[in-house]
Amino acid sequence: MKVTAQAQPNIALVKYWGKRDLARNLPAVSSLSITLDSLWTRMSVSFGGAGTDSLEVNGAVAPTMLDRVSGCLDLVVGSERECAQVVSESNFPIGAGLASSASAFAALVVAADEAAGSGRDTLMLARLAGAASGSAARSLYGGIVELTAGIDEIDLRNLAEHDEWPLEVVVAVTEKGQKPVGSGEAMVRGAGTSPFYSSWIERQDEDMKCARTAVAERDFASLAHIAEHNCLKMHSVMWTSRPPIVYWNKATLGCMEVVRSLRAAGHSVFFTIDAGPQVKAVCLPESADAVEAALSATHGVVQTMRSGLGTGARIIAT
Ligand code: 2P0
Repeated sequence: MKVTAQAQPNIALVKYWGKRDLARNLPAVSSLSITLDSLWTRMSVSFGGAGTDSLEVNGAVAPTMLDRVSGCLDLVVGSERECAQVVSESNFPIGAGLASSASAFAALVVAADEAAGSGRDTLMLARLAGAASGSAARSLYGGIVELTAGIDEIDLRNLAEHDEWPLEVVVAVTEKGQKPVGSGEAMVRGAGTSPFYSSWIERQDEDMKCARTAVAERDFASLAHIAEHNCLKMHSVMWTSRPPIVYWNKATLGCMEVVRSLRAAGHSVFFTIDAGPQVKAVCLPESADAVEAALSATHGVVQTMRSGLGTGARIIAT
């Protein structure tokens, strides 16, 4: 049976950076994210026959990703499984700091679980997705999502459904190429070499508490404050890793400045940046047109994408 699932990427407002357990890919810190609506990855999975797994990404054979995909399928279905044919399609640039691994692995576990007839619940699927890619666990849920990093496992819950606080996101793409250092490798480097890593870990629960309260009270200004602080703290760990990891370019800084100017002019908007040079501006709906216009006009921005909040990963065809 061929099953197709869709998942959307999520953007962390309180970031996951660091691993407690490399072998099980357990995060060292809790995180809080919003799941997007209009960006998506669709994964089709079917099992059959012997031989080797195959993977096609956006119409081309993708041998470099195959090991990670096969490893994830082993977790979902067991390593004594039939071989899998996996076809992936995304409507946004992949491997460029736009959380494509989150939407890809979230969709993959949902499709594989259904194709194998396993019937796991959302939390179990999220834990499997997280073992493949830490941020993917959050894309099993929609709206605003909290991931709690436990000693042995992660827990997840919705803080708000996608229509309970209608935030908008404008993504300013400043570079479409693949990132120079993958986030997994960058996290390990930061933990081993950045003098700021220990305080990053120590302060995370405090940031989570601020963000959780801001969400509960629908307090945009407080959410903006903690999200920008947490983002810049994570990038400080990257910058102070040895060798340093700097994902930003000139346009990244230009976009941050534009967001600050918009806020000074009265708009409800803040920025966040992940393991790449793209800037995500989170805003209230009434500011979204102004934010998109200003970021589109920023020097070095090659594309903007806009999204509201969406639902978690789901089956779309069997
Ligand atoms: C996040 N990022 O919370 C953070 C912020 C990037 C910066 O989660 O090694 O691809 O596969 O568990 O999930 C990107 O890391 O890392 C990420 P792995 P993943 O969204």
